Amino acid sequence: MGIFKRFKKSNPTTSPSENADNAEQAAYSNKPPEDDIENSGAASTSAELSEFVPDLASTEQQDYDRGNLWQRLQSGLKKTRDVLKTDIRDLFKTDGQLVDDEFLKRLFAILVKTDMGGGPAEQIKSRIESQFEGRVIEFEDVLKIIRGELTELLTQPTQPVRFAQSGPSIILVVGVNGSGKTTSIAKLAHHFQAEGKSVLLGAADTFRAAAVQQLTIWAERLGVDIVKGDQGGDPAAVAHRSVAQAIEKDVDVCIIDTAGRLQTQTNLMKQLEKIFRVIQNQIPAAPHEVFLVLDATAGQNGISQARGFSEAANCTGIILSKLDGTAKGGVIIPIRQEFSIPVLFVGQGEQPEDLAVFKVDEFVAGLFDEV
Ligand SMILES: Nc1nc2c(ncn2[C@@H]2O[C@H](COP(=O)(O)OP(=O)(O)OP(=O)(O)O)[C@@H](O)[C@H]2O)c(=O)[nH]1
Ligand SMILES: [Mg+2]
Repeated sequence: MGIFKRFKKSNPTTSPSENADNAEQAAYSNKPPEDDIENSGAASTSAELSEFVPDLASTEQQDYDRGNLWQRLQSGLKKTRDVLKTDIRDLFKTDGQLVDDEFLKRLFAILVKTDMGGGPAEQIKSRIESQFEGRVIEFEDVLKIIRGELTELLTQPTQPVRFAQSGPSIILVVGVNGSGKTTSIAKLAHHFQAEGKSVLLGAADTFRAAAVQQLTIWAERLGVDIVKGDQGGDPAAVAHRSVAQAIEKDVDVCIIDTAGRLQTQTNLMKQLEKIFRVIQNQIPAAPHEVFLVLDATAGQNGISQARGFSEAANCTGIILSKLDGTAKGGVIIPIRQEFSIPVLFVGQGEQPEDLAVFKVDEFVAGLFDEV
């Protein structure tokens, strides 16, 4: 159970700004003075934003992409597919290959390269060993066994996004610094818009220079409203106003961005607690979802970093971002094993369309099938 349950329905607060106690003020005392904030925000804007908000794809490219979700998932998984298919094919000097220790060792090394973890790689190796040891195996047989094992390892209960039964659904997005939270929020907004839902964004990462501007640009591009605060201001106040506006304007989905880093991890967790509290004061059942964004390029290293977040923030689902940038797409397996929450979406690029609902069969097919 995460730390936020403690606050549920306790310590009623009407205004987050009224509630900022001295201890919390002290916890944020490392933040730069207001003058510096303004300067740093202005100075960093153009440089940082060009790094964090990519140009939109051309209209032709977007039309092409929208019609080709499957192709997009496949291209996102290309680097991992290259390791799996090309490297395994390289094990075959002729059509068939004798399954001996050397073959199994080399196969194991290829599987581990995808960051699927030693356990799953061992499981696949053992399956091939038990079925084919001392016999000749074809390339296609190896792929078939890996596909079957991966499907089994990745299978999870189907769980659609949980929306409020009535009124706005509140989604909080958390994750370590740079994992892809803000970009994933833009993609989620686009995804919900495509389902015909109205979306409001809350820019509650008031810590990082240009974070608010980054989300503002996305909001403008997507044509959705955004609630912002001043940089260095109280993120819980932004969350409070976001939910209030979502209720007032009867918005379907309100997605709230959060900071990935503060001066200390304790401060960050305290900040998230406060955000939870102000949301629940307005809608007791909210947030309806807390999405944890994990960066696939970090491979298994990212998992331990994110574990603290997941436990503390009562996360309900995972978005695995940046699959397109890595051959470590196999990391989804240890993620499934180590987190009790499902992977709901995968991110495979920097455009709003680059988000796929995670479906085991499609994902596994994307690891093997060419267009
Ligand atoms: N290739 C690729 N890049 C991505 C993806 N998602 C995010 N990025 C890029 O990763 C960088 C960081 O993404 P952000 O969305 O700013 O990450 P964040 O978690 O909000 O970062 P902080 O606010 O600093 O904690 C940006 O340059 C994004 O464009 C993805 O799926 N694929
Ligand atoms: Mg961000």
